[in-house]
Amino acid sequence: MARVTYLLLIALLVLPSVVFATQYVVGDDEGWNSGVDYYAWVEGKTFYVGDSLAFNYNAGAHNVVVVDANGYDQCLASPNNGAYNSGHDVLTFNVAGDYYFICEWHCNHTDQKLKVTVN
Ligand SMILES: *[C@@H]1O[C@H](CO)[C@@H](O)[C@H](O)[C@H]1NC(C)=O
Ligand SMILES: [Cu+2]
Repeated sequence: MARVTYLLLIALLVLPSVVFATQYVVGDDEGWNSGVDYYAWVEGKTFYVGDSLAFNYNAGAHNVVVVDANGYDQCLASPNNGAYNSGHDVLTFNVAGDYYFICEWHCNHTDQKLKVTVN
């Protein structure tokens, strides 16, 4: 028992980013959708390497395209670093930096776009 506790302690010390990684549901109950204010959603949240985002939406109605800053500003889906359309996409941050996501069909029309800074 003492040994198990000891090993658990070591794991907590060695792997803080894994142990304490947070999965955020984008838009909370509203999900990844038109008409949700993602500027407000990121407000007050601090993201770290190891954290992940879960995009929940009706497959076929929306998608998730990983773009760069220019793609985010201008709603350009191409070129991109990946596009997802399952309706439940979980993306994990492995590297610190700025990440940009758009819905290809609603970025221009309803601002369905998300920028996240990962520390
Ligand atoms: C959004 O609008 C810009 C500027 O009109 C256009 O270049 C771009 O292709 C549009 N994005 C999509 C995904 O249709
Ligand atoms: Cu959309």
